[in-house]
Parts: sequence; C-alpha cells; structure tokens
Amino acid sequence: MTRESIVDGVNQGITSIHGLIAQGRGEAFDYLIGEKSTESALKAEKVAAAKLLLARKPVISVNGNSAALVPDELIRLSELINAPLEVNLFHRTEERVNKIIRHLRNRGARNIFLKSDARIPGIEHDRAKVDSHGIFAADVVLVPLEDGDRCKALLDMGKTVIAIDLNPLSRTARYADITIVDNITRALPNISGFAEELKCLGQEELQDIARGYDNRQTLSLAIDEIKKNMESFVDLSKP
Ligand code: PTJ
Repeated sequence: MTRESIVDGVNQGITSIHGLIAQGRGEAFDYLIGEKSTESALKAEKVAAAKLLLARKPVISVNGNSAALVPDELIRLSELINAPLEVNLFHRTEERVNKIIRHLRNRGARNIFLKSDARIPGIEHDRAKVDSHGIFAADVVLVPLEDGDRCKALLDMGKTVIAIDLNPLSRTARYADITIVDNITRALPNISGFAEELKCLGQEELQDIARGYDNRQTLSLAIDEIKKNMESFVDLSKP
C-alpha cells in the first residue's frame, strides 16, 4: 500500500521520480529494522514530541514523499503542536510545490507557509528557497527524509533539527539533533501520540524529558537493533 501511495504520488505530480529510489532504499532499511518502531525510535519520538511542544516557532517541512505517504498525519501533528507546514523540496519545481499545497489543502490543512522569499545560507539553487516567516525563522524544524547538505545548513543556522530517516548511517541521520530511525508512516502517528500525552506537562517537565538526550547513543542503539534483527533471521533456518 505504501509503495502504491508513492507511485500514485508520482503519477499525480506530487512526488519526484527520485522519490521512488528513496522509497526503495527506505524499504530495505525498514526490512532490516524489522518493520516496527524499535526501542530507540520510540525514545527519539518521545523526545521529538517534547522538543516540538517546547519550541517557540516549530515548522514541519513537507516533501514529495511525505505528502504522498502521510498527508493526514502531517496535518494532524501540525494542528496538535501548532506547527505550520511548509513545502520544501529537494528537486524543486513551482508546479510541484503548488500541487503539494493543493493536495494538503484538499485534505484539510489550514496552516501552511506559502512564500519562498528567503534562502538557507550555503545551499545552492532553488533547494535553498524557504519562507522568511517559516523554516527561515523557525527554532525547531521537523524534516522527514531530508538531504544531508540541507540538514547541515539548517543546523548551521542555529536551528534544532529533528530528522526522520530509516537509514541510521545517512549524513542527515548523523547530523541531526534528534534522528528518528523509523518509517515516516509509523513515526508521525507515534510523535502525535506522544504529543497528546505530553501536552498537559509544563515547560520544566518537558525539559526533563528532552534533557540528556544523546543522538549518537540513539544511532548506535538503532544499529544494534538492526544487528540483532539480522541475527534472528540467520537463526531461523526457514522463513
Ligand atoms: O520531494 P523532494 O524533491 O523534496 O525529494 C524527496 C526525496 C526523498 C526524493 C529526496 O530528498 C531524496 O532524494 O532523498 P534521499 O537522498 O534519497 O534520502 C531519502 C532518505 O529517506 C533515505 O535515507 C531513505 O532511507 C529514507 N527513507 C525513504 N523512505 C522513508 C525513509 N525514511 C523514513 N520513512 C520512509 N518512508
């Protein structure tokens, strides 16, 4: 079903053709982690929810893959934590940006940054374009399936970057402040679930949850989880 959503996204002009390659890579890593939210992923998702609730100006970045796979979950999280959406594409065309905005609006999104009047410093071409009141001004940005250079450029701007990436070895995964090694289809509902649970907490309690979080430890745990899962495959003689 997930694969079909991406193919539909490509046919509708929402998802880039490169999105198919990203999906294939994601599927391979998802298989290695056991197609479930692991302990390390759940921990990162909880801390991500706390950070997003603590943020002054959180923004959720949307690309062609996330728009095709989880439009409703993006909108749900956006409303829950009061973080507007912003379409930010790696293979940017104005036509695709507008199609994704229409797609999100048709699903009920009300809070979307629409301008592209600022640039992320240090990034070439149209990939740098952002809204001056959106990603450019945000203190915390949630970036599902982000490219390594842009992830680093956002960090260089002083932002807290929360990445969702099934590949714990990618540059994005290693650069981000919080890396959620999980499928976006599970990660977003999990973050929303934690946000609902944590919403009633005060700033100090939220800070307690986020304090001491170590992303290197999370990535190393994610790699251990992959190893254990692979060993369990080898232990079984037949599927
Ligand atoms: O719509 P655009 O133009 O912004 O392009 C979006 C893609 C994803 C095509 C673009 O950013 C790209 O080419 O990304 P990469 O470099 O292929 O990286 C995608 C990363 O996301 C890889 O590390 C994949 O393992 C991971 N990934 C793929 N599908 C999922 C995923 N992570 C979480 N959930 C997924 N469903």
